[in-house]
Amino acid sequence: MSDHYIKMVQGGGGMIVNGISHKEGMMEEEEEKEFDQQMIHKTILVGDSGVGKTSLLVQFDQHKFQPGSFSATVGIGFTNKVVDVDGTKVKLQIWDTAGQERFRSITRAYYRDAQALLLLYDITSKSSFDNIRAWLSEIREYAQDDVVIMLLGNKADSTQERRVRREDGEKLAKDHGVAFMETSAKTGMNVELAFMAIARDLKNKQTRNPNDPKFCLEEYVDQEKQKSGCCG
Ligand SMILES: Nc1nc2c(ncn2[C@@H]2O[C@H](COP(=O)(O)OP(=O)(O)O)[C@@H](O)[C@H]2O)c(=O)[nH]1
Ligand SMILES: [Mg+2]
Repeated sequence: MSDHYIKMVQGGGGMIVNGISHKEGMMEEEEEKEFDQQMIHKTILVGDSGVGKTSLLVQFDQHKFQPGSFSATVGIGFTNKVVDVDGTKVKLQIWDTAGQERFRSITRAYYRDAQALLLLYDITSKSSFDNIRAWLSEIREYAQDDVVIMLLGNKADSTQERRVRREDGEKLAKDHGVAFMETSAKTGMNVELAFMAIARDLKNKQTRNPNDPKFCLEEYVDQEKQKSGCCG
């Protein structure tokens, strides 16, 4: 299955058009070696088509938002991103899909070695929210038991078109014991935080001494996140 995957260049937008990386660069071997391989964490983006997965990744990686769809993008690719958590460099290898978003069409291989997972819905699309339960059951079936999961209600900037209340997202996340926040790939709201919180959790999991307090992703996120501003 992994032959199918196309390695993306560091710092690239994670975009593959017709199987060709936009950057057409090669993995920079030297740079790769600098990192403790133990600290590379596979993080995957999951959710219905159109919820903003690629936009979220582009915003996190390049701090920009390109309106319009990334529909030309096909396949699965990853973007490497190194973040600093309290002085420790944590490397996230963030995988994005396109065209695989239909329920059950993502293969087991995509989930298998994922350590973290960002599950997105679109606050302007009730159906994308209703599908979250199905996504969660697929995740429970395919992903590792200890995968770090964060539910994201994206497009929080689109207040006029909102169809899903923030409370409903919060409740769903609580019912399933996962962290939650609303994000906007357009304005950048909470985008950095979503990935940083994941990185922090992964780092803590790995480096925590038995007597150290356990890191609680949900608590951390609740402290740090910004409210989307409006009544919801
Ligand atoms: N207003 C708004 N539009 C967004 C946001 N994120 C994505 N979009 C738009 O939603 C559409 C689908 O985004 P895309 O990233 O391709 O979704 P994907 O299929 O999940 O990868 C595009 O037209 C984006 O410009 C957001 O946070 N706010
Ligand atoms: Mg996409």
